[in-house]
Amino acid sequence: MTVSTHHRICPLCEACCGLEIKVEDRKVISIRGHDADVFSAGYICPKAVALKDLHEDPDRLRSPMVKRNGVHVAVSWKEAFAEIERRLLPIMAAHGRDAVGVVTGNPSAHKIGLLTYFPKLARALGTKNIFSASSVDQIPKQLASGLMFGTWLSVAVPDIARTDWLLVIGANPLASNGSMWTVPDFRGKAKAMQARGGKLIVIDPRRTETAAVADAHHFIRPGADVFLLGAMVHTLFAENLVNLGAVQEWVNGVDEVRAAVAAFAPEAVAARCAIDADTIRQLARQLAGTPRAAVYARIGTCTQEYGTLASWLVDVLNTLTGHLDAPGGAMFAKSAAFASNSSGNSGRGKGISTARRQSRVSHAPEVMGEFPINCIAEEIDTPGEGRMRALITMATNPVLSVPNGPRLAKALDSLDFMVSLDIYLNETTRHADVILPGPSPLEDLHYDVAFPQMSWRNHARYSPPVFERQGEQPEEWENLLRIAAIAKGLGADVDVGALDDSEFAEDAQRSFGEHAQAIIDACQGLRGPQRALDLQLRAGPYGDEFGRKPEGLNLRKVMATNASGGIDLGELQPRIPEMLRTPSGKVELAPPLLIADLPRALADLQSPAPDMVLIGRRDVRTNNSWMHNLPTLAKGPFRCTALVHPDDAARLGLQDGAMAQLENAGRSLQAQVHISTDMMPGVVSLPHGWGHDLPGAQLSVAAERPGVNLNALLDEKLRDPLSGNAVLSGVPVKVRAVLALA
Ligand SMILES: Nc1nc2c(c(=O)[nH]1)N[C@H]1C(S)=C(S)[C@@H](COP(=O)(O)OP(=O)(O)OC[C@H]3O[C@@H](n4cnc5c(=O)[nH]c(N)nc54)[C@H](O)[C@@H]3O)O[C@H]1N2
Ligand SMILES: Nc1nc2c(c(=O)[nH]1)N[C@H]1C(S)=C(S)[C@@H](COP(=O)(O)OP(=O)(O)OC[C@H]3O[C@@H](n4cnc5c(=O)[nH]c(N)nc54)[C@H](O)[C@@H]3O)O[C@H]1N2
Ligand code: SF4
Ligand SMILES: [Mo]
Repeated sequence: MTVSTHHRICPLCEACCGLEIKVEDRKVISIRGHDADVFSAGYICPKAVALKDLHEDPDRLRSPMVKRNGVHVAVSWKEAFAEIERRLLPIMAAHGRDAVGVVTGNPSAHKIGLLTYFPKLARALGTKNIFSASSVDQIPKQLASGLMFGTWLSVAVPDIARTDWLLVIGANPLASNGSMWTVPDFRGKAKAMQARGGKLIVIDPRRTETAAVADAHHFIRPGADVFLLGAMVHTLFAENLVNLGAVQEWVNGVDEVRAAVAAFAPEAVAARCAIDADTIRQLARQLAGTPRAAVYARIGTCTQEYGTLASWLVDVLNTLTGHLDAPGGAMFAKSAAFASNSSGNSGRGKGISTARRQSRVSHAPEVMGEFPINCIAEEIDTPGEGRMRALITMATNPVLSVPNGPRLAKALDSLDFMVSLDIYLNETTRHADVILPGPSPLEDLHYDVAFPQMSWRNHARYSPPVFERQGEQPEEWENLLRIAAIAKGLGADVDVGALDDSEFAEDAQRSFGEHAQAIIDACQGLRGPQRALDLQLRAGPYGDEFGRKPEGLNLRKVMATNASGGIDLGELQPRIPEMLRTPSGKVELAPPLLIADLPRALADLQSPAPDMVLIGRRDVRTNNSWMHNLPTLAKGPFRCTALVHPDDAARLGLQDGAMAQLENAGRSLQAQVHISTDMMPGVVSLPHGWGHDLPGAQLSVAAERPGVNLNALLDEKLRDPLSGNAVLSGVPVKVRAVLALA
């Protein structure tokens, strides 16, 4: 048998590493980093190797499942879609379009088919009940960036290749491999920065793996980042350190920010943050005084009560110190495709809007077209006009990943109908009436839609599938389009290829008018997301403009570089004012929505620290809730442990290795204690995505060491009111020892 070599971008996390996969006789024989990859240069983490396990996992679904008499049975694709048509349409007819909700999860961000066809499904359903994992994650950052720069994905990222001072807040890229910042081998890049004399500083309630390699680490009381950041901004004004540099003439609102942070003196916030005033001042001075410096913050600063404020203040700091859009500072990538900050008119746009609708029960404002994922349960279990009676889930496991999973599980059971697009029968999909599996990731093509917009360097890389799909397995975009067709009354047997052609022609007509036919002709022979990608690449900032710029990019050219590691599009370049899409054509440093929210934070300034608060944790061998079934990752020490500081352990009578009971608002769970000096006193850390002991799931490896569901303890009503993001961090808990029975 001959061995073939394939090159494939890893679809598992935001680092988007290039892999080299060797295959013999339809079997994966090795997975390693692709050394020639222009973006990741051979770097990988242990999860990439587990793609083999994922591909071969006997628990991974290979055929659609329909629930009959409470039991999931394998059916044909035709039967599965017929069942959807039979059950979905009457619900829409009887109860209206909002009766069907739709929710999408993390893996969709990594799948071009899911990402580009989900909007078509949502539009066909015509429902306002759209949810996603964004609201247990990064929506505060997107809201802040959208208000400041004009589009939802205009996220400034550290120019790590050239920076000399990097402040990392509430992120642990050594475990997570980076987020809202696509930066494979963060460790190597941070080391290189340190080797040229640069400094890495970490702010985190745990001395993380990243903190351990940093030049300095400061504990912070969970949820207090808004105060730290506000006080740093305050210091810049108080000490005359404000200097906007090259973007000066493109920034509105500096005086409004100065006034807004007047009450955030370092002394006023020090106790609330548990960081002394001098340290706060020093951080502000170092940021201002280092010519190439940047502040980066991630999920620890988003999943808290003031998530949008904290996310905003990060970029206020970068801007006021002249580091926004400057080499070595916080810069904007220029993506080859799909970036709204390089389409339409240059330098000015509509900006973003929010609160165009409100959710039925809590009146949560719509943000980025969706309602908070925390609202799904109440939209199902609260009676009344407009109640959600059916739900379509796509690549999401909210029973484990969303606060108060037990309430959600109960609500899902009460639905009239539920469809899941997922590759496992798991804690969430066990509730579904129909499950439509996606292909194995190795049977799928890959191009990243979102992550090149937040990358450490510009690039364009495409991977074809390693293996052909088996049997009648459709591509996932076809499944989405078929459900969309059902919702539109076109019937389950619709020709999705023809439907895709006609929708593409309509879109081209709308976007390109008289040039539409030429564009349709130019993309001939392609279908689905590939065709959308070719169009985007050709019309994009490096594109061939459908032949007008023959040296420019198109899909064929990007594909041709698969084995040689993709196309490098160079280091980040200054992009202000060209990338701005705000109505003013300026960076809005003081969006009124955010300024108006600061008093809410100030009102909380004096609140005393609870006895113990809870935070989350990631481990390099996990990926949210869904990779605990893969033997290569599941082996090794048990990871779902509650970390506590020795002083807390002594005070609370907790023993290393013994069980502790964690309680919050009448909910409780028991977790194994691990005593660690890496913890800030008063803080307990437990990872999310565990709790694989629920009946009806088919996850044989994960069930052996199920762990406990952190989210069963959290309150689904706690949200950042601006973004709707869930509060996952800094939640008060009671911790006590569980006495072992003799
Ligand atoms: N307490 C607490 N909760 C958290 C977090 C936290 O830090 N603390 N983190 C939050 C964050 S950042 C996120 S992003 C969310 C994640 O929340 P979710 O997106 O809901 O959860 P995942 O665990 O990523 O589940 C992904 C699902 O997609 C399925 N899947 C995998 N690949 C494919 C595919 O190719 N096609 C299809 N159709 N399905 C696929 C998996 O089987 C699984 O069911 O969790 C959040 N929850
Ligand atoms: N190995 C692995 N990689 C992953 C994932 C995974 O599950 N496993 N998930 C992926 C996903 S979906 C995402 S969104 C990213 C997230 O990427 P990161 O944001 O880097 O995620 P974490 O490792 O959870 O780091 C968050 C840090 O915030 C700290 N923290 C908690 N509360 C606070 C607070 O109030 N203030 C401050 N300053 N810090 C706080 C925590 O102690 C933790 O160290 O990771 C992605 N990559
Ligand atoms: S860091 Fe690991 S999981 Fe993330 S893309 Fe790279 S190899 Fe894949
Ligand atoms: Mo996430």
